Amino acid sequence: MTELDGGILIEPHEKPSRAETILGRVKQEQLGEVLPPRDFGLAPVLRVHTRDYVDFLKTSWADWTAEGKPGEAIPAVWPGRGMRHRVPKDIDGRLGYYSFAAETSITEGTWDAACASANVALTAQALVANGEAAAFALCRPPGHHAHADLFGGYCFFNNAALSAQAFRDQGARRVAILDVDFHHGNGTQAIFYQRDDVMTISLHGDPDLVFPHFLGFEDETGDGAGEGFNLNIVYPPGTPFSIWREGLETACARIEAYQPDALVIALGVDTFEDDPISFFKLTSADYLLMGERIGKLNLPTLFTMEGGYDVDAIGVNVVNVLKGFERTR
Ligand code: OKS
Ligand code: MG
Ligand code: ZN
Repeated sequence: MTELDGGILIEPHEKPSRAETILGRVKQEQLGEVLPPRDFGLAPVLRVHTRDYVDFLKTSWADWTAEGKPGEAIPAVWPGRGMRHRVPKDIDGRLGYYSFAAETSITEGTWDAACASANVALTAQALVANGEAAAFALCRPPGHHAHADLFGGYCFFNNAALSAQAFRDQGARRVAILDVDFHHGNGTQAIFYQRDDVMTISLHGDPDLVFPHFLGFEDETGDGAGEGFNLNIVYPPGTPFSIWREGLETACARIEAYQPDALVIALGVDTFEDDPISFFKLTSADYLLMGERIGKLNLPTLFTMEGGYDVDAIGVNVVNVLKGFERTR
């Protein structure tokens, strides 16, 4: 796997050791039972992603290699302003049509990994829907940047979104998604932007300065029936937990007023002070307080794993959120 970064191809920040380190810490701290994913097939994925996008992802690697391309599949052309938004036949054209960024490559294992990650989320979602107070879905690849028909930002299927939709389809009247990852959850926002049955809230680095650059500003509040059901809280470089937690408080007040039947936390720990690609200043101890505040919402809660790239600290930080949450039970 490779990531286009700074004009060169690097080992991706989103790499297997992230999940291995988190799993190791979960076991070390005896946080709870560790279960393998079940297979839910594509039906729950197709509740949020379009058929044509799913079909594209499924065949993209074969289509790419059939053209004799030497490396991984990296989009390099997009429909810019004034151009046609139609799906071309050629794989280079389709890669651009179905993406919004070029750092995320497609390779031989991408389809299976994206499906497995969705199954991890749906397995945890089913546990919560069936009465568990909370579950943590150790998803990778992450999901919150993926739109209904776009990949990018290391994301292919939007695990938080398809889990929220699964809660709805199983009878939850309202679901809230709170995205505490350093980056804006642009895919999650876009998927539910015109709906009032899934509230979306994201705290993140100012998109004027960081990825995803083109969505996530505070004046994006929802559209049509969804007006008032999307909230973005943006922060500048250097933001410490003492400031960040004020936004969390605002978010929690909104969620309490909304009275959802279930809560999905898009859990990224790239807000950490030593994260290599981000600019907030949260410490490992802060994650205990974050989890505790989320736990005080007292809602059936599903955590889906998103970003966080300081692999040395990722296990401690993620497990601290979950431990803080557990303190409230
Ligand atoms: C491009 C930077 C790409 C950042 C992707 C963000 C991934 C992430 N050089 N999302 O939450 O952590
Ligand atoms: Mg966020
Ligand atoms: Zn992130």
